[in-house]
Amino acid sequence: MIAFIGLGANLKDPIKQLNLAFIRLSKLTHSNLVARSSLYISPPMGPQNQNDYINAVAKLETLLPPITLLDELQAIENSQGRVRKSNRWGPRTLDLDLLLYDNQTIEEKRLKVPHYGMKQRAFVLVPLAEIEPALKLPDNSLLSELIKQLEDLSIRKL
Ligand code: ROI
Repeated sequence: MIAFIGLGANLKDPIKQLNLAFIRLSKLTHSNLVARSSLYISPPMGPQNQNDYINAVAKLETLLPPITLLDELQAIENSQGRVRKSNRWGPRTLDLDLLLYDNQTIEEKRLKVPHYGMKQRAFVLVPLAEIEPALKLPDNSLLSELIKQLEDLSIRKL
């Protein structure tokens, strides 16, 4: 199976957090890290009183089922000091989102795939397009078309 993971951080040396996360993703059991995007910087979506974010996307080839992969991603977040605050839109040392899993649509309590909101988020779509420009989502929308429709493109490659 092919999975795409969104990485984001804006605390405690976010560049280091993402580079460390890529190392951990490359060591995941029953998985291969087959591609990684560049690192990107963008202003926070949501509350503005926090640092800019560093974002990237990873492409994994994996035999792990989606929920097991989610557990592994949360273990990496936790190992890098992620504290889940009640404030959903607050700053974080590392956020790993399971964006896409094969061409599946998953609607479970713990896991919704494609990831909620990804179609409107430049900090997800732009790095994703760098590594998979011809990607089609499970609803048949084209990544290249979604990017054309983005309103806020204030994201840049580091
Ligand atoms: N904003 C940006 N630019 N990048 C993120 O990864 C990000 N993550 C979030 C919220 C707070 C929505 N804003 C973000 O969770």
